Amino acid sequence: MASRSKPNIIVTGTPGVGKTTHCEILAENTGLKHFSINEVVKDRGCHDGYDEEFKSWIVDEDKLLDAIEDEVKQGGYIIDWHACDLFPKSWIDLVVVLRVDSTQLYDRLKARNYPEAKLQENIDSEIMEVLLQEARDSYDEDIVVELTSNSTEEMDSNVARIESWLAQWKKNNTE
Ligand code: DAT
Repeated sequence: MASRSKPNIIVTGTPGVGKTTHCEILAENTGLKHFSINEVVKDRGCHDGYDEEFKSWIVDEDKLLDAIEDEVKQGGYIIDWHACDLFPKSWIDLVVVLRVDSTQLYDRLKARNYPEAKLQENIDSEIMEVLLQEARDSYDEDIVVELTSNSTEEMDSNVARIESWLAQWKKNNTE
């Protein structure tokens, strides 16, 4: 049985799959806290500067883990990040890997004005299932769930599924 009274969930996947959108709805519906690692890295200075070509922060993972450990260990967090292998197994109860068709992803990243190199790298990463593999390599297979995020209907069904997982977790952990 977990030592926390609320579970921690990672929502991961290539940029543009819908992590933020899913996490915001889930946080609203469940009261779990949406933890955008991008914001944490920026706000708490857990980085070694900004990569201008890729338009992203160069994350200092040790600093990041130190910065969030006390909070996350209490439970009740939805961690929103395009990597998952850095979080210790003991912190995490469910890993949701969102997936999207590459044409959809292309449109979504194009709309964000991603630089060409970053856009291509992310499309390749989605096609190669990099995040799914990372999740499967880092956590027990029974806590890793792959869900598609091509439409709002799929998003609604994903949210419902995660909510029912949460209800079951609470039942199992309040004996
Ligand atoms: P991420 O946080 O993974 O980078 P996001 O939540 O910001 O992704 O979503 C990127 C864009 O795609 C945003 O405009 C919302 C849209 N989107 C996300 N998931 C979707 C879905 N399942 N169906 C339709 N649009 C979606």
